[in-house]
Amino acid sequence: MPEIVPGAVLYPAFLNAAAQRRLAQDVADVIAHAPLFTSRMPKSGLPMSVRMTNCGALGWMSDRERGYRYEPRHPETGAPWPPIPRLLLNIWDELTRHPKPPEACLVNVYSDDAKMGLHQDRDEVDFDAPILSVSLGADCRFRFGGRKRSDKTSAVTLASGDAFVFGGAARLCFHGVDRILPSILTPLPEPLAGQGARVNLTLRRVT
Ligand code: MD5
Ligand code: FE
Repeated sequence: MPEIVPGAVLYPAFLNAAAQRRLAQDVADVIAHAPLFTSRMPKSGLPMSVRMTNCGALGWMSDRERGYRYEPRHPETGAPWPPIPRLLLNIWDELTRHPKPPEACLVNVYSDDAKMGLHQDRDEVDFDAPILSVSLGADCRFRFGGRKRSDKTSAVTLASGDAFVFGGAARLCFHGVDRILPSILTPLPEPLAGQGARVNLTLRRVT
């Protein structure tokens, strides 16, 4: 499988169409129990363009007052996050071979005009564990660079069913989503179609 930069391994079309449909149903079930919400930038309070929810023991969120963090409960319902679907746990085991299960699965839902600025994922304690990303729906231009914001960046197109493991030297690389590509060709599988254009699932160790 192509290693894009050291430690970043892309598995194109890792999920076939049937597996993508099963995953879409699982994600719709997660959203039914833990509704999508909008995180906000620390201090400025500006809303992120991506809507999100989580499954697993811990979920990532951000608000103006307290910033980026993991929480055991949904910020609006106060309920614990639903469990991570078995299909995703199986992909984690197969692709990461990490000895511990993921504690957090962030569900990012992109509309056609959503994006995510260049950032590092640094809100976890465990930087030794890899991060697993699984994409559904519209293609996107995914950008990644090095450990410093000023390092040279390059971009790849991520498609529905792609899996991407970021471990080792890639764990702390800057990355972001430049734009969502036209979603008419690869809409989100039902029953997710009405929620947006692209869904990304990010599985992480936190503690
Ligand atoms: C996404 N989400 O497509 C991406 C997938 C996020 C986020 O970036 O923070 O929610 S995860 C991509 C990732 C994670 C960790 C390291 C690197 C990329 N990397 O080194 O390039 O919604
Ligand atoms: Fe990230």
